[in-house]
Amino acid sequence: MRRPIAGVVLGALLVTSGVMIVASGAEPKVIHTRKTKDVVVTLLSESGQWTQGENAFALEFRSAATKQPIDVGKVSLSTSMSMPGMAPMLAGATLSPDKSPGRYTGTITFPDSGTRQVTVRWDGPAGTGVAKFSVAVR
Ligand SMILES: [Cu+2]
Repeated sequence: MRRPIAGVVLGALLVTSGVMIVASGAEPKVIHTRKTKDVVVTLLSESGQWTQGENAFALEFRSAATKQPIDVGKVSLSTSMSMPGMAPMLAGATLSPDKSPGRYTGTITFPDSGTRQVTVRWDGPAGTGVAKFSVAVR
């Protein structure tokens, strides 16, 4: 049972960041938001973080100008972790469009914890784009 106060605080944070969550069972939490020139990309999951092992997650795309969801076409996400004395560890995900417009879901597996450099690419009617940011895998 979620404490109401936590829900209110989370709701306020999400409204502040311009993210609208459509409740479907457990509400996803924001892992990271990155604004590019035209598009705001938000990475979400049920727990609000990535952990070692398999992770289900969602990406939401909104117009930076209007805050409305946008269909960005084909979406991919790749991650890299540089480790001393070895080749970078790579992991990626192919995303599928969700029922809500501008929302995509996928899974990704991390063999270990550590900070990942994340690259999100999209290619569709609204043009191509890329967003890069880092996420700590717990
Ligand atoms: Cu590693």
